[in-house]
Amino acid sequence: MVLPNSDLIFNKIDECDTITIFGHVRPDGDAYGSAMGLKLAIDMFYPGKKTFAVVDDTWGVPTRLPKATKPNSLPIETIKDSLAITVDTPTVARLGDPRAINAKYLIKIDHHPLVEHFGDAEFVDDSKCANALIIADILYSRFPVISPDAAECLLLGILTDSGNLRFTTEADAFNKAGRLISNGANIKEIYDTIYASSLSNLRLKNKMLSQLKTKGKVAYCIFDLPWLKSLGQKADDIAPHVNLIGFTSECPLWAFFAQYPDGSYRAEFRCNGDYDVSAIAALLGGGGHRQASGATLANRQEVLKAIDLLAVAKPSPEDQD
Ligand SMILES: [Mn+2]
Repeated sequence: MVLPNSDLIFNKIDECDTITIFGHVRPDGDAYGSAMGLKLAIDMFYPGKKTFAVVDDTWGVPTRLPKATKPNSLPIETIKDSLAITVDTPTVARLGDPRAINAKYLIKIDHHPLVEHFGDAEFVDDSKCANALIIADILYSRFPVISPDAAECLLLGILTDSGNLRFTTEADAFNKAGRLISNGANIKEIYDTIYASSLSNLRLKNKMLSQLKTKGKVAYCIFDLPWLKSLGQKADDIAPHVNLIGFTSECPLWAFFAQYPDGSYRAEFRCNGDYDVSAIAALLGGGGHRQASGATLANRQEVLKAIDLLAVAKPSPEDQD
């Protein structure tokens, strides 16, 4: 854990007129919510600053919330003249807009295992189930209350990274969620967005389940490009729904492999109990958390190799530090 005094962040915000905040490629609710939550909080407490949350759109964000800035759309001069803060991103290669590293001062805030140092200051705590929890800690160290929209963005991050608080036992996650709700975060609006469904959605899930295969204690689906095309779907739309095949009593590990038009596959790995898919993802050039990781695999041979690695995985209790 690397957690400097959060005064450093506020001192840097005081010094800089422009603050740019960057998330990771293919953002999830935590990357998006952390970036937008921090931006909206800065807007409230530092009126007059120019702030940009630079992160792509993602699934599960209530449409009422303010929108982020698209990666690679800010002029490089704006980034160079800014304080940049990266959120939920363990490596430079994972940044949605790698130009962040050109900023005059760079602060990294993350909750992934520390695999690469970058930036001038790092706030990294991999014991947190969501990056948004670290942002909330930093903000609440100085301000007792944040704006409803900032609170809702951070709550979105906590809920999406923890499976709606189902995959965490951290009291802090529940306490922070409560505090954000008391600051005006609309949890119903988030749930209505996350759980929105339709008949066509149910039919798609039915088709996805029809691809289910198992190997030992691994459940998996391979979605090849022709299959995706026949349903008008893209790899990045399908892959995040990997938990559709999760949490069975027979298969504590599960994975989705969805093919991109260039032939490569987006792989999503999940597990339950004492397994660790991050180690397998790392062997395949990816990364992530013990129970949720991902990688991009070059071809079908790599997909089969991934399935073999998952099939021989042994449970290993988490190290206590
Ligand atoms: Mn995260």
